[in-house]
Amino acid sequence: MHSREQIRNIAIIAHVDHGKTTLVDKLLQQSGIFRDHEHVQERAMDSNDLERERGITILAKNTAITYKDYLINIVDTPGHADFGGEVERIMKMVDGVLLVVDAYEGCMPQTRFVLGKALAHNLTPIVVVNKIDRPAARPSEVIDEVLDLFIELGANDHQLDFPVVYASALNGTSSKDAAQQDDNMQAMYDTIIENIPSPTESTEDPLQFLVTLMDYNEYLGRIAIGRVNRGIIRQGQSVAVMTREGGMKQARIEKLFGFQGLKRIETEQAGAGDIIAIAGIKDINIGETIADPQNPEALPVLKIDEPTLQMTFLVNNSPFAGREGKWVTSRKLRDRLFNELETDVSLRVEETDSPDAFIVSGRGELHLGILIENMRREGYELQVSKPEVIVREVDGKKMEPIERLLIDVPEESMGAVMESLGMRKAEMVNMINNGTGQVRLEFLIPARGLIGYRTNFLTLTRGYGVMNHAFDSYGPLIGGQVGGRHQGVLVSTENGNATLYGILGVEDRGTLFVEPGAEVYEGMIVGEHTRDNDIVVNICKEKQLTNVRSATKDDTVKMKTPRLFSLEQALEYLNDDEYCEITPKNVRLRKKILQKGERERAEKQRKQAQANA
Ligand SMILES: Nc1nc2c(ncn2[C@@H]2O[C@H](COP(=O)(O)OP(=O)(O)OP(=O)(O)O)[C@@H](O)[C@H]2O)c(=O)[nH]1
Ligand SMILES: [Mg+2]
Repeated sequence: MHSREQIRNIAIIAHVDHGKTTLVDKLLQQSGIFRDHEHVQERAMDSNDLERERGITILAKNTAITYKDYLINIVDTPGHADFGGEVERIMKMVDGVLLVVDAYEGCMPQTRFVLGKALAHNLTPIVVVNKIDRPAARPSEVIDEVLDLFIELGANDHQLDFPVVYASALNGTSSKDAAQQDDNMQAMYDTIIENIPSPTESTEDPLQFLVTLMDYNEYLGRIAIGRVNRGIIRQGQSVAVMTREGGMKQARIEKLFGFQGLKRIETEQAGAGDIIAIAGIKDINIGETIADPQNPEALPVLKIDEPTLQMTFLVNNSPFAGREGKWVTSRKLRDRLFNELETDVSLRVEETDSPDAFIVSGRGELHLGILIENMRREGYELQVSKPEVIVREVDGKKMEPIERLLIDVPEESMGAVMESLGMRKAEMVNMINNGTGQVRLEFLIPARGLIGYRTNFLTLTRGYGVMNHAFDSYGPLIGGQVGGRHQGVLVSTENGNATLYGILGVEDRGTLFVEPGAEVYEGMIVGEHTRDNDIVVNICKEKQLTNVRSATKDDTVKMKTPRLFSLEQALEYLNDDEYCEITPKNVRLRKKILQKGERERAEKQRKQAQANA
């Protein structure tokens, strides 16, 4: 065991893509943890498939390095706003944070969110101005922005006195001086050792350990990760597990691990301040306390921000149900969803009146999208409804989530963007125009208003706009419709295969979402109408071959490139009367009611009911 004075526990926090995982790579490499010539892939901590594919961190992960005589436990965290709950929990595990800020982009919405959490937990911050190698880097301005943010978030004097390290995680360089880089990470290691306090809890007190992260392994089963809060924990020891519901169970610590680089190393015992993994406790869950059975005291329950977005998950009942997936029944769907709750504490699942439908709530479209993506890879088929923002009641008043939105746009599209956001009830809180032709605008906007906005935004800025947002607060519910899709859709009348001829026949009505040959069904959405109403189309039409000449002429006809949706884009696109059908092979959009006549009747009834109300 290291002496407590030789331990440093830090988390790396930042806005998405500011370079956290790359920084961890270099901290690992230069600490000499890998054998010579050992092949370690880039962004090694992003170890799961989806993380590697998308190039983002989804789950927080632990590692540890030794530097000189010190043990530095490092937690890499996700930067995307939807995984803010993950970051929040980690704050309980560490004594300090590296706040990484991109030397060009500066403070972004999620920089504010994660710094706010770190300050609220009274952690010691170190500011890392990363990507100093970027030609447009503007480190001194970025430091000013960071300082303003600290002040705005109510940092105390000690926190305001934050040390700064300038770095290029990509190149593995760092320095205390913005003007020049040393060709190693020494400035970073030294700043951590000098500034982050070592753990102060006592190893003499009765054991307490808070389960903060969860992992799973085929051989070991559930693995609980967290920090020993008090006392000493030993392999083979009997402990009490204090459940989230307030109950108590007996358990035994079968195996204990510390972290070292990308590995877990079995250890006999660990003491207050150590970050460790525990295997062998069967039903252990995040938020539970492992304690001394003679003095069983639970740690305060982890407070997690409430979910802000919900959608209904249903059994697939499209005409193509059961064709492409392995798991299609409501029982399977139910088990899978409730299973997810064990590792994802930001998620909620509720049953409904129907055994075929569940309400699933999470922190945003990406959060729910990742769950769906994982499910389809495991072989599930399902349908989901349009994501809805969760309105909460506080002191009898209806409140809705408000997002902080930061956009960078070319000056010439500023007017159009501001107008479109005005319609979505956004309120501008800041504007920076430093004469480069790009303007930075900051808004507070109801989360509702952002649903379906991205496509619109990219069109308005001709692809040159960048938008970033993160949860800010709850605000009074704004009346009326905010946001949503303004365009109608093209709905297939046929079951069959789309043909080039059929597609060409409807191309002037809008933008198609399918390619020739795609299987479609009646009621499936195959394109977007140029107007605001839905129309039905037949894209399966076969050309009557009346003469050979015109048949060959067809070969030269080119169709426009169809718009193909990613899963999250599809979710964002949905309207109230539509579902997204997801299978391991396809993502399809459909009307809830497939037949045109029935759809029209239902619409008439809805309008009548509205008029009577
Ligand atoms: N030029 C430059 N690029 C960098 C630097 N550090 C990271 N990058 C690049 O920035 C991108 C994002 O890096 P990541 O390390 O995945 O960022 P992250 O903060 O872990 O991202 P999330 O976990 O998704 O929030 C990658 O393409 C990196 O190669 C740097 O110092 N300079
Ligand atoms: Mg990362």
